[in-house]
Amino acid sequence: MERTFAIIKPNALADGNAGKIISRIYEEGFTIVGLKKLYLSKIEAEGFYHVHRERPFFDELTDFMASGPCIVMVLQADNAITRWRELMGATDPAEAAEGTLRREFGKSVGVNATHGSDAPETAAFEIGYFFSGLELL
Ligand code: RTP
Ligand code: MG
Repeated sequence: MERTFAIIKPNALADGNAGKIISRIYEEGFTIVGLKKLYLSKIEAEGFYHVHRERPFFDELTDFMASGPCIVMVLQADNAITRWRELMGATDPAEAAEGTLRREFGKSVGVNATHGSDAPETAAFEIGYFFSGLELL
């Protein structure tokens, strides 16, 4: 079993879609081993996305992530990292396949409803950024 880190981003909560996304997560066979609702500060969002600090969209991305509450989760399944990225779909909702979360709930490449770790090392960093071992059941 593998673990990955996921975020339901502020637009999906504001639109009332968090419950639908969590239902899909269960339907697709993931176990949610950690979950909490947070309202990130700008500084916390910048720390989470530090790998993107030189990218042109960094300021816009971290403003958005600090614009309202989000839900952070640790998901467990066989091949959880790849399977969660497949369920989310392409970064840009316009390019995401039918039936994916970003296609259904994303608005634009920046406001794209969900986040998922892209590799085991990033999953380890991202899980540790938000959860202590005691919170993972
Ligand atoms: P994520 O990390 O959120 O799961 O998304 P990803 O791997 O598919 O995309 P990544 O390249 O890691 O980009 C991180 C987030 O930055 C925003 N972004 N905005 N305005 C833009 O051109 C742009 N490009 C990326 C997206 O919200 C993306 O999820
Ligand atoms: Mg990424």
